[in-house]
This record gives sequence, structure tokens and C-alpha cells, in this order.
Amino acid sequence: MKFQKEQLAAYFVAGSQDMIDGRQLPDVLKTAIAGGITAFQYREKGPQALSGAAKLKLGGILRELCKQAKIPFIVDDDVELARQLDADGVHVGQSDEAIAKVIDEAPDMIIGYSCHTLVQIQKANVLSAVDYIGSGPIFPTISKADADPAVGTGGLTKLVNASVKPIVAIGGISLANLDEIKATGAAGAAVISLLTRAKDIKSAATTIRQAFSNKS
Ligand code: TZP
Ligand code: MG
Repeated sequence: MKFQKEQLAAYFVAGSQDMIDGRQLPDVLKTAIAGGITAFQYREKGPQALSGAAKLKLGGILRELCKQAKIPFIVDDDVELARQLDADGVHVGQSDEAIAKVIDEAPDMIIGYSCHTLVQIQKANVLSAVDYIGSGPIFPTISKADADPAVGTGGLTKLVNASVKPIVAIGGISLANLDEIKATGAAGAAVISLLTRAKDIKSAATTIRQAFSNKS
């Protein structure tokens, strides 16, 4: 699938560890798709995460849902799993699989790279295979135990201005701060808990999508 920056508008990130109240990730993803999410990242991470065959099996189900919906299916930090699942893309952080290895092994895939400092952005600017940047946390987050300090919308604006690639913001994004994120020039919002913990997942997804649609 060819990358387009509009795919970053409402970017849902989740793994089985993010499920609450007996929710099942395939059901949550289906509902988020019905609400209009524009991309999905499969991120199994942390002490509760699945591994091996269970990770592969759930990934296959989620991959199929994204294929039917024609939205990119992106795998976090695992090029081999991305290949096995015929993913559209792979996303890596600064302390994940090395970006050089990912570029070498998956030049045909959409490549996302997490950058939260200006120096990291400047290095990413010259990596032509990198399609988009993920930056954050923007606000404090409940979904990542080892998150870096929050950069705030002031910090995000500086990263957006320095980047030649579109940036999707992540970390602590809620319905109340979507407009503030949009005002930085970010191409979209990447969220975990805003959708996984939403009372009305479908309507929350629609609200994110609308916040980043190109109408002014
Ligand atoms: N990377 C930086 S913050 C974060 C990740 C994966 C977690 C985002 O989760 P939430 O619930 O949207 O704050
Ligand atoms: Mg990662």
C-alpha cells in the first residue's frame, strides 16, 4: 500500500495489553474502523503482551480487518512479524529494532519512526525510506510505562517545523486536546486509550477523523 499523509489523521495503536472490561481487540478495531480510523498499528508490548503463536494469530485477525477496510496495517517494532503478516508497514522507536536494519529489510513497506527531539528529527530528515514520524508523548500517558517526558504542544510545534516528513502526535491525546494538536501542524493523532477506553468507540474515532480532515 502506498503511503499518504492523510492516513495519519486518526491512527489507532493497540495490543491485547490495552484491553479493559473484557473487551476484545478485534471487536474494538472493527468498531474503530466503522468510526473512520485511517490506520492501525499492532503494538504488543509490556509484561502482559502476547508472544509467539498467540501474537501471530491475533495479528492475522487484525491484519484481515484492516485489509477489508483498506487502511494500513502497521506492526510495531518487529520486521519479521510484519513480513509474516504481510503488513503494510512497520513502526520503530529510537530504542527498538535499528532503523537502518528496518530500512534495509523492509524498503517496500511504509516505515514509521519515533522521534521526540530536534536532533532525532534532523537525522530522520535524510532517511528517504522513512515515510512518517511519530512524536510524543505530547501529554502524560497512562499507556506506556517507560514513556519519555511529555514534550507539550510547544515542543511538538518545534518538531513539526523541523521535520520534512509528516508527523503523527502520540501520548495523552483526548477529545479535549485534539484541536490543540491539530494547531501544531501535526498530520494526525495516534491514540491508545482514547479509543480502547472510550464509552463510545465509534463516535470517538469519528471525532478524531473530523478534527484532522482538511476542511478548515
Ligand atoms: N508512545 C509514546 S506515548 C505512547 C506510546 C506508544 C502511549 C500512547 O497511549 P495513550 O493512551 O494514547 O496516551
Ligand atoms: Mg516501538
